[in-house]
Amino acid sequence: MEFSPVYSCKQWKTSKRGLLKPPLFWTRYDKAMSETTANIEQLAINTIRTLSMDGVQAANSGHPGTPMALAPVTYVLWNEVMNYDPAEPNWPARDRFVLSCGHASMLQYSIMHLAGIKAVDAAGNVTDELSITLDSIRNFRQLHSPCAGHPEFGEAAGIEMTTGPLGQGVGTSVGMAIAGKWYSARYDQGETSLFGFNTYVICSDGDLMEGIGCEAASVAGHLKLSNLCWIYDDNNITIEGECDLAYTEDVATKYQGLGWHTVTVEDANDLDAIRAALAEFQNTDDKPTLIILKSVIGYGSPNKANSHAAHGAPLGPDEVALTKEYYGWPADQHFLVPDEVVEHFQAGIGQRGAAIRATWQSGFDTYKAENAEATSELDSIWSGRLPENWEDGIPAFEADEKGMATRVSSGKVLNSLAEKFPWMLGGSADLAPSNMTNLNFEGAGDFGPENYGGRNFHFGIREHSMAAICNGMSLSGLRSYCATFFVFTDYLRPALRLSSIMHQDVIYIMTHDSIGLGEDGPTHQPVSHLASCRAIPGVNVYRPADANEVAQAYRTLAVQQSQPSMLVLTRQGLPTLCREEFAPACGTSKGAYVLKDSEGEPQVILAGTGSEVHICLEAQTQLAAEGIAARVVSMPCWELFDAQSKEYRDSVFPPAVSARVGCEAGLRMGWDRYIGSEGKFVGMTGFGASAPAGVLYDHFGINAENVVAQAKAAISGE
Ligand SMILES: Cc1ncc(C[n+]2csc(CCOP(=O)(O)OP(=O)(O)O)c2C)c(N)n1
Ligand SMILES: [Mg+2]
Repeated sequence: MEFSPVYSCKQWKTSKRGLLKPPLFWTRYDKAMSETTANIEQLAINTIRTLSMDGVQAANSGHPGTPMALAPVTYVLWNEVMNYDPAEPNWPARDRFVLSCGHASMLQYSIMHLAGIKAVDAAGNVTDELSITLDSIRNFRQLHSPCAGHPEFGEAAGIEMTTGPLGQGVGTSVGMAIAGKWYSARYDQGETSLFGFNTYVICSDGDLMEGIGCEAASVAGHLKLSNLCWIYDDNNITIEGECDLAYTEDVATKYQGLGWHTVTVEDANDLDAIRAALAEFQNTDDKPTLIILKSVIGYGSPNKANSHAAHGAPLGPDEVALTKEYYGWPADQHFLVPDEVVEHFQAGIGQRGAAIRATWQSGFDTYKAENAEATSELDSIWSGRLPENWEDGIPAFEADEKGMATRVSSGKVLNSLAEKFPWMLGGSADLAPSNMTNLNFEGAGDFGPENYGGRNFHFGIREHSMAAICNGMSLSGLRSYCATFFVFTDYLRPALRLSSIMHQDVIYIMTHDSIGLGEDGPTHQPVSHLASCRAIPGVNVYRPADANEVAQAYRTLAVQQSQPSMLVLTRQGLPTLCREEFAPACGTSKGAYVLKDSEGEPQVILAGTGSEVHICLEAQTQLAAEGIAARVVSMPCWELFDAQSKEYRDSVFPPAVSARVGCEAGLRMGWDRYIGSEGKFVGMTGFGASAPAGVLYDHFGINAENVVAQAKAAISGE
């Protein structure tokens, strides 16, 4: 007995859906049926489809239509193409899979379950359990199920990243592809690649419409990332209706213009055409590949296919039943996984993956014997260890009244650190000379098609994809950093947020941190950005007050490997404080510390960050001259301070001293928790202006005189 023929997407689209003749065989699943190759392939594909439909139906929410349409390509990719061993999901040389259209998450959970990906415990060891069990699928979208509404990195081995915000997956995949190229360039010997890998992405209209999709594609094309394959689900449907409502561009021509190889698969059900397209990708060695896959959303659903009704809501029990009938599936069975399908995947990706990895392992064993140093580096990367002696070169800065901008000291510290940290790499969105992020030591080099081992990245003016790329590099084990002006964190915020959700230790080096940048004016002067970056959970935002706080910030963030850090740095010069006169800069690691105390009990606390700490110190001297005892607290990183014991926090801000002044060239938002709602604040209340920095500070009243006045007001309770 044979399985139903599969209508081509074109046939489906051109016939009246409800009137389409049912497939030839309205057969129920029957173990006794003969298993021709075509049958078992179709059975496997329909298992992906029905699992996805059942998951969404049980949750009574989610997106069934796209998994139904993309089951064939997902099947071919996983079972036949990807270098992936389900028994070792963290094998470093594995191909990466990203479902950029995260709303179709059931597609990913279904294939992960069927491929038999093993779970990995907290210590990183593979267990006997499945990473995605059938029970987890039954609990799709429920609390504590790894099958969250959108794929969440860390929830289950095999989920390479968190997706859902459209565009992030494609953006991040470019970083993964870069990592694949970099590993290969740095560590491979000879012809056979042990350390490179391919990155496959399934993406949707939304991914390509988003600006980041285009930015990232532009980077990938420029860098000729031939190890990157995006499979674009060209279904002409988004939430509001047909794409023609808002999206009519010629995607193939556009991507060719961006330097991509493109190939169109006219029918998402045509397995051979899919195979041929994937082979074309593998045979293209000078460009990334975009496979444009024409699909019918909700394929198989008599009343909802090819319509946006199949996008974001369960099909409903009746339609699920009708669709299962169409697939030749028993309509009364839910979460049915035929044994043959499990066996088929074991005989496919299971055996293929094990064999590929075994070959790799023997290659790596030989490599190890001959490349001790590289192997030890790789070991460190794979186990998340910092390089030995990583701190050795970090400079200590001499006290100096003139000092230097914190962006300058940052450049020095970054270089000293990166020199000892071979897999620390990154760059700027065309502002490296201002951000001071170029690695200048011998051998650092520029990353590019001629040198995939380079460590300086020229991201171009593409902040959003820059940050997403850094996430991709970080997810691949590299220590990545990116840089731009602080005000342009607005352009990269979604990727910054994902760094945090995914616990990636990306370093954001943000300079020109306030009105202190001067003449460029209000468009370039951040005022809300400290508050808004601090508002993202899990991001440590550092605003150091001098060169030694910068050095200490780097020491601290280097070991914080499960969260992103942001350095917020000045354009203008700042004195380097004499650490004999003032408290040592190691206080930075506690987030806030008493930089200079008053003689005797303080009557008022002056708390500042970054450049404004120096204003507080000046005010302290003026107050002392008037017999007023003020304590100066430097608060380079609020998040670290909040994590200290109450005892420590109270030692810095004694509850008895309620007269407090906060000073920061940004908005007050957030300060109340340190200075109290009655505390005084010296800072900004709106946008800045265009003028030299000194003029602006006086214009906005961010100076010692005002801090003194506010301190007195705080003491007198005005
Ligand atoms: C950045 C972002 N904006 C909006 C959404 C909400 N959203 C989810 S899916 C979708 C569009 C769906 O169309 P498409 O990308 O073509 O996916 P398909 O329905 O074809 O699977 C939208 C707007 C989102 N997830 N991310
Ligand atoms: Mg679509």
